[in-house]
Parts: sequence; structure tokens; C-alpha cells
Amino acid sequence: MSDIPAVKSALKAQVIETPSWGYGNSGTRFKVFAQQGVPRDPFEKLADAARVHAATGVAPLVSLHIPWDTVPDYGKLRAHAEDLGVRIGMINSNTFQDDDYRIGSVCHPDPAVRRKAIAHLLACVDVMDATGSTALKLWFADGTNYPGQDDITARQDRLHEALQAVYARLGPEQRMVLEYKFFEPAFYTTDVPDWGTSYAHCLKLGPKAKVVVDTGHHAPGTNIEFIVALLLREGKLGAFDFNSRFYADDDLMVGAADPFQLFRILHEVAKNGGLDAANGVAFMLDQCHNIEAKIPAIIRSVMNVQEATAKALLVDLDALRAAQAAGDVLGANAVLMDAYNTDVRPLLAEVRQEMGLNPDPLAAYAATGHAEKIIADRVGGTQAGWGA
Ligand code: LRH
Ligand code: MN
Repeated sequence: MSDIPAVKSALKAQVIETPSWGYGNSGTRFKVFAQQGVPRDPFEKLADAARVHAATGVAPLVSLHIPWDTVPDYGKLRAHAEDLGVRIGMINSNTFQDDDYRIGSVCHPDPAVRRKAIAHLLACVDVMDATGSTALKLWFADGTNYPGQDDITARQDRLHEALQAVYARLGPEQRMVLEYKFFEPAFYTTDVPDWGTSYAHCLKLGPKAKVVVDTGHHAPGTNIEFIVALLLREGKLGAFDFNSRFYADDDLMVGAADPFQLFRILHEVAKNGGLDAANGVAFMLDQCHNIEAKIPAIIRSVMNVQEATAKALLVDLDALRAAQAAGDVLGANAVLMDAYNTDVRPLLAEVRQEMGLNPDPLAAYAATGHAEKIIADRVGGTQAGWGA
């Protein structure tokens, strides 16, 4: 039987990180649709993120992306975040939007280009120092498009050299998380294509280096919760980039395309200590809201993570383990499905009330009038976007 008070306190202690770029304009190679009221700078992005935290109570961290969130004074940005009741989370590097990086950044054949990329990564650690962030999140678009274009092993040597330089720069409380992705923008090899490659590099680097699981970065049919369980067992799960997809890296709202998969992932997280703050797993959203209203979409996404987490915490682990030990295949599966089929919305409404919040975060946000205010106020200037 589930310990509801324990489930409730775990849900109240949940920490979800929202992406600064989720509040800006985004799209596909076909079109980036501009929306009224979109932020023009990182200060306005933080203001929108603070509204998500105010409505949900569990989104106090905002991840930044450099140079998309470059400002002259990061101390001022940090203070602005704290005034708004949020904190700066992971700092994301960007070595995928410069002409010099056409055939790679840290894996580029030309040492001068590699030095440029490493300098950017080290500059991101400076941003961590200035904003109080404790995690550097690395994703490399590096790869090749044609067989023979470059040497697979040599590129791994170059990657390791760059990662070592960054690892050596980290402060005592700082860490780095390495994200993998099986393709795009490269279409023949990607230098960090899967969890195993990221894990191998992180193992060589040391305890401050862990793996990022972006739920949109796997080949169709991949059992992501197996990867999560294994990385937790190895103590090498550093962070999630939550989103969902029907086909490729669609970056849709987490849980929208496959809520059952999200539940299975959170089940492995909850069962293997991944929710314990001591394990330091970051739960970030990495999404783009190309056609839908951005702040409500991010609030809905946070609620989807909360619902999957609540269902995972309601799994009767004693009954599950007993059925598994007895080889009771259908019995064990039924225990999990009972939790998944539980409507946890009343429980979450209670949790929000006990946190002093409106039980309906979307209604809470709508009642603030923020959506109308930003459309009225944010006129002129350049709307934030990927700049792709
Ligand atoms: C790459 C990625 C990475 C980010 C970017 C915004 O696809 O998932 O995490 O830097 O999206
Ligand atoms: Mn990602």
C-alpha cells in the first residue's frame, strides 16, 4: 500500500528546470512562427519562467543557453532571477551555430577551430561562476555526413581532449553533463550518438561528469527507461532533457506523445533513487513551442511530469517485487498498470492546495493577466529566438 504522506512530500520537493529558449520563438527549418508577447531578452525570459514557478510551485530553476542568453552583467541577471523567486540552473553551451563549425567544433580536424570551441566551453564555465550555476550541459552537433569524410576514432580523441580541458576547469561544486543524440544535424556519424559513448567519456573524465538523457534523442523503439535504470545503477545519470516526439527530435511537450513511456521512465527514476536530491539528477524540459502559447505549454509540461511522477510513486513496490520474485508475469505487470491507470489529478490538486497554490496551475496563470500584459508591454525590440 502506498504511503500517501511520503508521496505528497516527494511531489512537493520536486524540482523541474525550464529552458530559457522555450519562452522564445522557435520552429523548424521550414518556418519559425513569431508570437506576440515573446521575450526580447533573458530578463523577460526569467519573468515568464517565474510565472511557471508561481503557478506550479515546482519549477524554481531556469536553464540558460549561451550565446542566446548572453548579457553584459550576469550578476544583474542572477539578482533579477532571485528577485523573481527563481534560480539559474544549467548553462548550455552552443558550438553548433558558427560557420567555423561546419564540419565540427571540438571534433574538427583543424586545431584552431577546436581551440575556439574549447574557449567557448570555458567561457560557459565563467558564466556558471557569475550566475551561481553548478552544471555545464554539453551537446555537440559534431558529426559527418558521408563515409570517409573524417576518421571516427580521431574525432573521439579530439572530443576527449576538449572534455578533459573543460573538466579541469570545473570548480569543486561544479559538474558537467554530456548529452547524446543519434543523428541531426549530422546524418552519417554523430560523435556523441548514444548513451554508451557519453558514458564512456564521462567514466574516463571522472565523478563530475555524467550523462544527459534527452528523451527525443533515441532511435525509434529504444527502451529509454532501460538506459535510465542502468545509468542510475552506475551513478552516472546527470540530467534529463524532457520532451516528447512522434518521429524524430520533435521537442514537443513532455508526455504529450507518449505518457506511458514517461511513466515508465519516472518509475525507474523513483525506484532507483533518482528523485533523491542527493543524487543530483536534474529534470529539465528541453522543448520548443512552435505553434502553441509558450507559458501555458510549459505549465502543462510541468504538470505532465508531476502526473507521471505521482503515478510512479504510487507503484506498490512490495507487491511488485513479490510478483517478480514469484515469476508472476501478469501479476507484476498488473501492479505497474494499476499505478499508471490511477487518476492522480485529485492527489496533485491536494498537494498544490497544501503548498498554498491554486489546484489548477493553468487557471492560476490565466488569472494573473500576464499573457495579456506581455502582449501589451513587449512591443518593439527583437523577439528572442534560436537565431538558427
Ligand atoms: C539538441 C538539444 C540540446 C540543446 C538544444 C536546444 O537537439 O536537445 O539539448 O542545446 O536542443
Ligand atoms: Mn536536449
